[in-house]
Amino acid sequence: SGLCWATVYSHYKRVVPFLSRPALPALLLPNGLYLFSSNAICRLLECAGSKLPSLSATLSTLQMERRVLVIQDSPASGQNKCFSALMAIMKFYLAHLIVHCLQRADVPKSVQAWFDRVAAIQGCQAAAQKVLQGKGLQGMKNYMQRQPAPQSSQCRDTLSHNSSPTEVADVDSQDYVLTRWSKQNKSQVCVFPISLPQEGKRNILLTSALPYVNNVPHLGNIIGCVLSADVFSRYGRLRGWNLLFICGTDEYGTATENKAREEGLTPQQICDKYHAVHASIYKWFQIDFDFFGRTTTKKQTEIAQDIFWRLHKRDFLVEDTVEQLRCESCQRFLADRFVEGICPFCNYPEARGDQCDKCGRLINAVELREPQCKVCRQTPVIRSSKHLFLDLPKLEGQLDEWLDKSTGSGDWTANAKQITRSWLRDGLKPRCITRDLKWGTPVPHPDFAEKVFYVWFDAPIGYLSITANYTDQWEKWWKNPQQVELYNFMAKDNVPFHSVVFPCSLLGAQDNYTLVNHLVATEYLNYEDTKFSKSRGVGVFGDMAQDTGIPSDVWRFYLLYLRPEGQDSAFSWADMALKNNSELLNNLGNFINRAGMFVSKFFDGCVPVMELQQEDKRLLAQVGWELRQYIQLMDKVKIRDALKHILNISRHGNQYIQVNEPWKNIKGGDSERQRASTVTGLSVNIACLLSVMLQPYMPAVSQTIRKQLNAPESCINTMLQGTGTFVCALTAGHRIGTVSPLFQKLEADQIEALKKRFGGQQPAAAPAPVAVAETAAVNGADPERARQLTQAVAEQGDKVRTLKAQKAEKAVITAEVAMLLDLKKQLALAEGKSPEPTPQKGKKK
Ligand SMILES: *[C@@H]1O[C@H](CO)[C@@H](O)[C@H](O)[C@H]1NC(C)=O
Ligand SMILES: *[C@@H]1O[C@H](CO)[C@@H](O)[C@H](O)[C@H]1NC(C)=O
Ligand SMILES: *[C@@H]1O[C@H](CO)[C@@H](O)[C@H](O)[C@H]1NC(C)=O
Ligand SMILES: CC(=O)N[C@H]1CO[C@H](CO)[C@@H](O)[C@@H]1O
Repeated sequence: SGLCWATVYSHYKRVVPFLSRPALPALLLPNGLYLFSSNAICRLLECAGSKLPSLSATLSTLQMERRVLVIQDSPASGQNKCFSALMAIMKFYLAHLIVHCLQRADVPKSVQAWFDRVAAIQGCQAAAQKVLQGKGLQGMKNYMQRQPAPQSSQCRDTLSHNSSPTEVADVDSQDYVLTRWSKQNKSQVCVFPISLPQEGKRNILLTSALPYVNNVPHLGNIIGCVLSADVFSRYGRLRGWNLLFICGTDEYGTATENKAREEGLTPQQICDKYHAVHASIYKWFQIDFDFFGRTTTKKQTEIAQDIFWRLHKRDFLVEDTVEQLRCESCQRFLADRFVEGICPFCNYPEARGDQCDKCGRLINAVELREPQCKVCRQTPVIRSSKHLFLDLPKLEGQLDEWLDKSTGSGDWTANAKQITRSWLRDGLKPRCITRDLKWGTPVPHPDFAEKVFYVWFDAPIGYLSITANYTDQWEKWWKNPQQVELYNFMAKDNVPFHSVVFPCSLLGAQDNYTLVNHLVATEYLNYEDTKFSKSRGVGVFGDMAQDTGIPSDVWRFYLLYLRPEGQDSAFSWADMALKNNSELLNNLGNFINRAGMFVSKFFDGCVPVMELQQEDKRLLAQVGWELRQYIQLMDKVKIRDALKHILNISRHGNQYIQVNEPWKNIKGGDSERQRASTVTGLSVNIACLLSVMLQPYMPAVSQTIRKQLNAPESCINTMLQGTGTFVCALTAGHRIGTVSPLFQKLEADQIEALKKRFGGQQPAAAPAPVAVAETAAVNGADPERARQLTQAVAEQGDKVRTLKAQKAEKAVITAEVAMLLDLKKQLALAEGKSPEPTPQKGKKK
């Protein structure tokens, strides 16, 4: 549990201070101490041993090279850093053991004892059995001796040909220096995420908005928060930042209570069930949280109540009586999400009790015109009840001052700044922080014993409490504004709560909290020409993406390519196929595959000697420029824009190969063959660089490329340092692995089938949207549904005509027309026709 950044040094004779001669490997702990003692390491391992699934993978990557042990780490899959760290420690541990076994006839008793203890740890048993075959430590020795002799990664002694470092002129600046390219770097395997800020490092605390537990997230939710944050987190780790990425499910509130009632479960059971659904979706999308927690914990109660009492003591809470909507037939006060009515500002007919989806304004539920209980559709009555309010007007001065600083020095997206400004311009009012509910964090004040905190007060405190569940020392992250930079990722509808309400809670509580430095908000992602809608079954939801057969990396790529950065964007199946086939397959995949194939076919799998000509230097400079752009953009969280520079590097690479034709030159005389060598060597190094730049976007593909190229781990740690350094990671003589194509073509009929399946063929109240969609996808046409829809279209058409005749409000008519068009589209699908393109609806231009 206390293990964190464990760094295993393979070339320890150089790296570990105060060791001048080769000796046993050492383990660097988060606190900067080195462990040499096998016993100490053993204890660490035992603490965490129960989590270690299997040892066999570890053993196969251990290699012996003369008497020096080389510990080769398999790239951390990211999914489970705990596992990777244990692996690394285990390797380290075995390294000790093997040194003992092979160098000495008699094994010291202490080694024997710790070996036996580890072999008995539950997670290690299978591996121990496989290796030892009942022969104890002697079995280990036999096993190691049976392992194939280490294959040198060098092919021949070609390194001496390396040209001496030369200056290369950059196309637009003079600072590109070839020496940087040919510089090799020290190799160290960095494995485990530490949980705590470190002196002298850039300490980044990263959150993505907590998804509400009982909604299955759709692609728009995924790109808006968790996926964007994941890319930035992966990038930050490659940059060498000390980073903690926290998220979890937001579990309290009426919506959960209701869902529980519907499903005949308790609210806790609902949360358990859907927390697992969320966790598995994010796992499939390879979202690499350090910790994915939940808000229904003891820590949440402790921290929320602490903040509450601090606000109370400092007089930032005021009491007031509020009028509330109560549904007499459901016998309860209606939470905002459970009231619907006409927006008092823009007349949108389906405004919720807290916010209008059309004009985005916040609404007081009692101000809704013609309110309805969403559960039973009865008209609620107004009742009064005593509540507590956060005194925002009193905190406005402090807030202003802090906002000036934060938005001035941090990377706030334009929409975040603008939404915040408009909130302040309208003037702050006290905001209610209590609710008449059961499922929530209890208000500790005796006068409000029956109440819980309102989710908008409570939920953001989840960031703190989830961190507290991750480490007892959570305050080192959350009460440390001097050392920690906080990034909040979210979709734009969440902005005011993160830029105004939550900061006011923390400012008022006066406990030296870390406040947001960089508020990163996306715009909306639409689905084809409409909005994602669970009830209408429109769009792809997280749990369905994996059933499409399209790999997680391709989903990630396309969503990031479309990231609504600066403006809304729309998911489209046809565009996805186009991007998959043109960008991934023809551009990126093609370049990387050709570069590798040339090495395999023309040079027996060994990177050839490169003699750089003017043209090659120009390419180097171009690639260096793209890399620097990528880094500048990523540093500013311009994730979509940075991706375009990766694709442009492979475009340059393809052109370079096309012009230089290595497949022809290889058959020519000496100078032509040298040309083929250089072009191939440079291309395969660019492929290696691409694998590193791609890692945040497509982690699995990145790893595949590095495996195919047999690329040293070290390249991953160095290329993205500073302003970006294109290192010649695959030097002449390096042996690459087996090359094979990275991507497959997406066929038109496959896309057409998916589009139909997720196109929204369900009627408004369909109980099982997925099942219906699948039937429709299999049959293409569905006569029964077509009949129902024909009827629905006719009725809706009548409704629209009546409204128009009555000169009803424009917004009302627009909404009904949109519904009509949608029904028509569904009808076309059910009849097996391709639908007419519908005009965009409900969107601000
Ligand atoms: C949070 O920590 C408590 C113990 O402190 C533990 O019982 C609980 O399972 C943890 N919850 C989560 C969601 O990790
Ligand atoms: C806030 O915390 C930092 C260290 O985390 C400390 O240096 C600073 O003095 C604290 N400030 C206050 C006002 O407590
Ligand atoms: C990438 O290349 C394309 C085509 O050559 C070009 O249109 C585009 O502007 C380039 N993008 C960037 C970000 O440089
Ligand atoms: C739609 C789609 O993703 N098509 C192909 C894109 O590339 C992957 C692999 O790289 C294929 O598996 C998909 O079928």
